Amino acid sequence: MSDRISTSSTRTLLSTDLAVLGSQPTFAQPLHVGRPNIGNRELFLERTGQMLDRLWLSNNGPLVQEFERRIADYVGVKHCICVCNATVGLELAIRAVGLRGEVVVPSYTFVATAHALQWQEITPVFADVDPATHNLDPARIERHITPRTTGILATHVWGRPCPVEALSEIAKRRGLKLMFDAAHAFGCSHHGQMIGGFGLVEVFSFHATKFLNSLEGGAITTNDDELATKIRLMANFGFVDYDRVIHLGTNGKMTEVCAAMGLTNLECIADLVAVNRRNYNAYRGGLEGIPGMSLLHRDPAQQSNYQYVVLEVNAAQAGLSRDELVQVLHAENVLARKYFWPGCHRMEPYCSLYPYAGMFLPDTERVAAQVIVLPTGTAMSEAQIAMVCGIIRAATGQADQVRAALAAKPSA
Ligand code: T4K
Repeated sequence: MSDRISTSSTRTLLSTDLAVLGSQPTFAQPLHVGRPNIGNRELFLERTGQMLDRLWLSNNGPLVQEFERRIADYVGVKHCICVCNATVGLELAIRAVGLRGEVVVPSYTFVATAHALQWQEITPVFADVDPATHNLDPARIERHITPRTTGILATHVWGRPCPVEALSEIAKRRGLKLMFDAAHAFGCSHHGQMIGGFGLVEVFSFHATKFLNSLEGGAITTNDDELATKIRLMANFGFVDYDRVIHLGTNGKMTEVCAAMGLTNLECIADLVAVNRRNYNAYRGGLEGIPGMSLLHRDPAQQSNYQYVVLEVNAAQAGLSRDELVQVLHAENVLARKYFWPGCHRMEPYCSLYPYAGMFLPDTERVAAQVIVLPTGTAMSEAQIAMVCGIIRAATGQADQVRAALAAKPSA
């Protein structure tokens, strides 16, 4: 089955064409946020074949070692330790850095950031974000610092660098440790320096949905020799040789097949950025002039992976709320996502443990209620993006009818 309006001008899409108003969905197949980018298949299969021949599948194999070297070079750091995923990477880094007690963290992040602390019985203390950047707002941190606070764990949300200098200044002045969740930020830079070398340690995600994917995976990067040694030990049960365990540890190892995928994708990183940038510009053009829609700005002075296309919906101007627009898009088979709604503080166990956290998070709540993340990556064509923009234009152009149709729909 082909997509419904593939040849028509999206600007002239009528509201009566919308699936919420009874038409067929625009897209025959769902368009996902987070469709994996797959690099050169032949190279991946070749690497995998060699791996099978070697009979070396995990435990610091040659592919993992090569991947670690290549990441360290690319990011410009002394040490890279590849891990099975970023969540375990965060847990390892948090423990190695010596965080305990309370740690200031954004609530507007993927829940893994908070879980990595809580999992180790460290209290995540949620601080508010800057609504213009969606990143932790340095001005909102100090009120949360208590005698139990040991650190700040900030996320470079959407790959946009945190205000690193201001966070470092607070951390230094208040005697706190600073580390970054860089899950979104591989391939991004801050004032000419690649993300990966800031704070004590940074943690990337190479999950299937990420800009650079290694199927599942992650990497911890640092310039601190002692930390790197400790993390490496901890990721392999604390073993130093066949029989000797000298540290508490877990299994955080990356497998060879994951490194094969990571290496293969790393080799085509420039192509991936080019596709994502093309898509971002297509969305920019397609959404231009639609009331109440603003696309998160990318600073051209910073290197960006353009992995997330983030739309903010101003309901008063658009005539439709973010949730209504998401319903419209889902009906068309555009599976846009409401990341990171409703914010970690409204998820378990945090909403039970800290029921009043929201009082300090007005901008987190506002941003979480406005954001839609749209599909991008190599799976999306410019024509499909024009169609997605056409749906949004048609829906907002006929907001009253759309609202009425949604209100009349029996709730699922
Ligand atoms: N810190 C931050 C700030 C993060 O964003 C994340 C992960 C982490 C830490 C932890 O990193 P990891 O431990 O995962 O390395 C997805 C990802 O699973 C998660 O990795 C990511 N952040 C988060 C932002 O997005 P979900 O719950 O939305 O996943 P899911 O299963 O709904 O997949 C998203 C979409 O991707 C689906 O619509 C389908 C599509 N998809 C997914 C997979 C796995 C595919 O098309 N193919 C696939 O193979 O969390």
